[in-house]
Parts: sequence; structure tokens; C-alpha cells
Amino acid sequence: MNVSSLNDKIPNNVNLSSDRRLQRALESWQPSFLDWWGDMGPEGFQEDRIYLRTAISVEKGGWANFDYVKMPDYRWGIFLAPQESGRTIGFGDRIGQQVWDKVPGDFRKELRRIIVTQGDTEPASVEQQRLLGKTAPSLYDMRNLFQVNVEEGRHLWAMVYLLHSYFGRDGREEADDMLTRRSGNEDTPRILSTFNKPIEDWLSFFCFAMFTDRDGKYQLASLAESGFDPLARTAQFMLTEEAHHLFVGETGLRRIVARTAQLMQEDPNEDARNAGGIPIDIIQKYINEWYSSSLDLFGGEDSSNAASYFAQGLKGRYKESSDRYDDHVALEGVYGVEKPVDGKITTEEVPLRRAMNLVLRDAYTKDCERALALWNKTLAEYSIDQRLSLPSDRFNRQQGLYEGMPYAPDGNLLSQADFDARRGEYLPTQADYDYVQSLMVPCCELGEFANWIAPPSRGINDQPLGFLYVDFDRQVRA
Ligand code: BYC
Ligand code: FE
Ligand code: FE
Repeated sequence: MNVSSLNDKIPNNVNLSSDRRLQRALESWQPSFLDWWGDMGPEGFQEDRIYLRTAISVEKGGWANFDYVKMPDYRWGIFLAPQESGRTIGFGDRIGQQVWDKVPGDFRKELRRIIVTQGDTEPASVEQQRLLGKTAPSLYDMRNLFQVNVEEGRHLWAMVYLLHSYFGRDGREEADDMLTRRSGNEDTPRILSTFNKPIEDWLSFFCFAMFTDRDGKYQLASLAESGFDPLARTAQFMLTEEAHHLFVGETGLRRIVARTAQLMQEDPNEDARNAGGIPIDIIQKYINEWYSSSLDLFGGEDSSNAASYFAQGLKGRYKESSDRYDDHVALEGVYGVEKPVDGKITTEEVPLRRAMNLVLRDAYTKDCERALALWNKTLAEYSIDQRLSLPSDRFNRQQGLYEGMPYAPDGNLLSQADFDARRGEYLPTQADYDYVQSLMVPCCELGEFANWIAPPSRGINDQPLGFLYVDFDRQVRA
């Protein structure tokens, strides 16, 4: 494997210097990316030195380099997991055939669409999070935010590499369009719903990293099974970075829950609010909001698109190539799908291939439940009786079978009027957002954490909690 150096203009393990045409194309896209980063990247911290990891290879154990970097100088590189010789398509109609090294002509449109949709989410998340640095609860958290942001930038590079390398002219046009759409913009929005929602406080950020980045994990895992080998290898390596994003979300929420429980225990009325914490009912409403929105990212429960992607060998199930499944063709089986019929739920057997979005989503939900159980364990440890839960998959949906229907978080169908009257019990109200916002005061002292969140159990890369994770260019402390 050719090893790249941090000094390369575009660090890579794809032997970029041997393909002058591709190298020139990417080098001409790079200034537009940097302009976009300047406009839409983290606001107010571009001159500061951040303790960041940078991907420099795909070697296990040694893939990342930690050092202080100014974000605009971050080396966004292109890394694919090592090629597996003799790899064959692992599922669908062409199971057992050799994987594709080039775009299969028959599925070009579908493949481009998947890559564009995946790529579009990456810069979108950076746009959504661009103001959060200003209210970071600690230097540790600020550093993690920026780490996630630069890596989402690299994930955009990963998809742009595929577009430039394998799709010719229209691929280059799609790559340019990635930098012109804007999260939440009425005229040029990002493609998928959740990526147009505002993220204005850190509770939202942690929910996003917990629930929305986790959709990313499952989508990438399904693409890592792809018969289009360059996509599979790219997605495989992205998952390495993704693990940290999920860690940030899951432990961020756990730390909030722990702090809330501690403040409740100390208060005679068990009221976290009295001591400047985030009450459990607000945390629950944020979970309801971000979990339900993230379910939408899996698409419809019964989907002909999903059936085609599976049949074509483009998108598999979670860990398709493992022994989780005994049938990788999936032409025979069915999957139970709960459909709303005349206000009642009836379980219908849907041909397995059409249910692939739901199969993937069910794996995701199990993973979310695991995290919820840990947070509830924390509550129990502080002798708090309240528990957190995931809402029903029918609640607050904007895609799929339950789109726009007034289901309560417990899965019961309400009248629209009842739902509207109770909406504020289910989802954050403006007053909830205002309260959470009122807690968002920056905390930039070494080793200190804002009052509403517990410190993590350890620092980054074996550094202490009091480490200088962000070295400010100017005096920002009070
Ligand atoms: N919003 O057959 P259906 C990440 C559209 S996150 C808007 O039910 P399908 C990250 C759909 O396009 C991972 N539109 O669903 C996380 C279709 O449109 P047409 C991102 C939606 O196509 C955090 C119609 O509705 N990666 O990486 O099977 C930070 C019917 O669709 C939505 C991917 O998504 C929605 N939520 O599945 C940073 C992987 N849902 O055909 C990064 C690539 C559906 O009527 N994408 N629609 O025009 C895919 O595989 C699929 O496009 C989806 C949708 C799974 C998203
Ligand atoms: Fe990503
Ligand atoms: Fe991510």
C-alpha cells in the first residue's frame, strides 16, 4: 500500500499522484471546499489551534495523528480500506459474482444517487453545528465538536473522490452542488429532512451525534457491503471515524443524565432546574424529537427503492457478510411490517427485499435501546425513579407508513386535536428551548465543565481532563 504523508496537499492511499487528471480535478475542487469551510465551518475559531486527530493511513492502531491544528489547515485526505482480493458480491441477484471496480453501467443512476445523498449529509451537519463552539461546556467538548466537524468534512471528500473518480462530468457537477446547497435554506436545502433542522444548543448536538450520526453508522455499514468496491472500501474506513462521533453523542447524553440525577438528588424537591440542570422531561422530549427524525432517514418501511438497491447488490443489510443472516438473496422471505389500516395497526408480511429499510432500522433501534438502558442505569445509581425511553416508531414521523399521523410516543393513535393539545408534553416547546439556551454559557477554563453536564471519565488520547484541548489565538476567558 502506498503511504501518504501529512505534507501532501491531499493525503491519500489511492495513489493520487499517479492519476494526474483526477489529482487536478480534486485540486481544483479544493479551493471551493476551503471557501465553503470558511463561510460555513465553525464560526469564530478558525484561527485557534485545536488538538485534533488526522487520518494519515488505514493501518489499525496507527491510522490517526494527534496534534494541534488550525482547522483551515486540517489535511482532509482520501482513504479507502485495503482491497480484499477476489471479493465477490455478497447479496442480491448477482451474489457470488466479482465485485465492480468501475461503476456498473446498468446501475449508474442509482449509485450516483446513493453517493450524492450520503455526501450531502456531511457538509450539512457542519452547517447545522457551526455556532455551537461559542457555547461549549468545556474545552474537551469544544475539541470534540471540532473533531466531528473536520471529519464530516473529510467524509464529504470521500464522496467527492468517488464522484470525481468514477462518474466523469456529471460527477464533478454533483461535487460542485455539494457546496452550494445549504442546511435549512428554503431555495437550496440539503437533501434529507433531518439535515435541515437547526442545532442551536448542546443537548441537540449530543442527540444529533447519538441518533443521527448513528443512522450514518448503519447507512455506511450497509454501503460497506456494496458490490461497488470503491464505495464499500470508502464506507468501511469512514466507520472508523464515525465511532468517535457516536461516542461523543452517547457519552454526552450520559453525562447530562448523570449531572441531572446528581442535582435532583441534592434538591429537596428533586428539581434539577433549581440548581441549573436540565430536567429529565426536557431530555426525554429532545430524545423524542431526534430519534423520530432520525428514523425518517431510513426511508419508508416498505420501499421499492430499497428492494432495488438490495437486488442490484448496491446496499446490503447491517453486517450482511456475517453469519447474522442465512439467506443473502432474500427473494423468499417476508418481514412483519405494522401498517396503519383504518386507524388500526395490522401486521402485514412484506416481501423481505421491500422491507430492507426497516430491517436496517430495526438493528439501529436495538443499538439505541442499549444506550438508553445505560442512561437508565445511571438514573438508578442516583436513586432516581424516572426513566428515559425511545418513543414508538409511529410517533412524529415525516416519512413512511405513519407520515403525518398523530400517534403518541406510546404508539397509540390520537385525534389530531388531542395530539396538538398534548404536543408540548411530547416535543420540546419554545420555553424548553429557551430554558436550555439559557444554560448555554461557555466554559473555557482548563479542566472545568459547565454546571449542567458531568465531566467525562477520561480525556482524549490519554490526555488528562485539564489538558489544553483548544489553544486560543486570543484571550477568550472572562
Ligand atoms: N428526507 O423508498 P423510500 C450520515 C425520499 S447519515 C427526505 O421510502 P429510500 C451523517 C426518497 O429519497 C446517512 N427525503 O426510501 C449523519 C425517495 O425519493 P423519490 C446518510 C426522503 O429511497 C450525521 C422517497 O422519499 N446516508 O451519514 O429507500 C452527520 C421514497 O423513499 C427521506 C444515506 O442516507 C428523508 N428522510 O431510502 C453526518 C445513504 N427518506 O425517489 C453524516 C444513502 C426518504 O420519491 N441514501 N426520502 O424522489 C439512501 O440509501 C436512501 O436514499 C435513503 C432513503 C435511505 C435515505
Ligand atoms: Fe460522516
Ligand atoms: Fe459522523
